[in-house]
Amino acid sequence: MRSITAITGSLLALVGLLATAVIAVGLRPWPALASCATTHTVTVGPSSNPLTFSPASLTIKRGDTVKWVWDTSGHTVTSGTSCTADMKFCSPNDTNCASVTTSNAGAMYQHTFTTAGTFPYFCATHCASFNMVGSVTVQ
Ligand SMILES: [Cu+2]
Repeated sequence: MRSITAITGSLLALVGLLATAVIAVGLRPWPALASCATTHTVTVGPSSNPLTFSPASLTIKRGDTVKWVWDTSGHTVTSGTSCTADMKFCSPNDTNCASVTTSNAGAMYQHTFTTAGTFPYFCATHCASFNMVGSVTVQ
């Protein structure tokens, strides 16, 4: 015959096991953290103001992606300052950044920023004459 004490002890042990299981599940890393990266859209040459990027400056977090979408034709996205390519990124495919390869309305180009800093860029065809420039600040 089991005593009340033995039954109580068994119940306490069971509660302890359940509590441990709940804590173990609760301590697992949140899977959602891996999917916090965001994609930001910049319009290249919006039809209302076609010699600009909109927004011209953007602040994002490390790991985020910027997607440039052409609203009008004949523009580039070329990283660098003073209208000089620094070869960090460029439309349409990150190659031959110093050459001028324009894209047309409907085109898209995207770049994922993995390091913090400020990343200026320009449109190679409208930089010198119209100061068509933008920048991405990565926190
Ligand atoms: Cu342009």
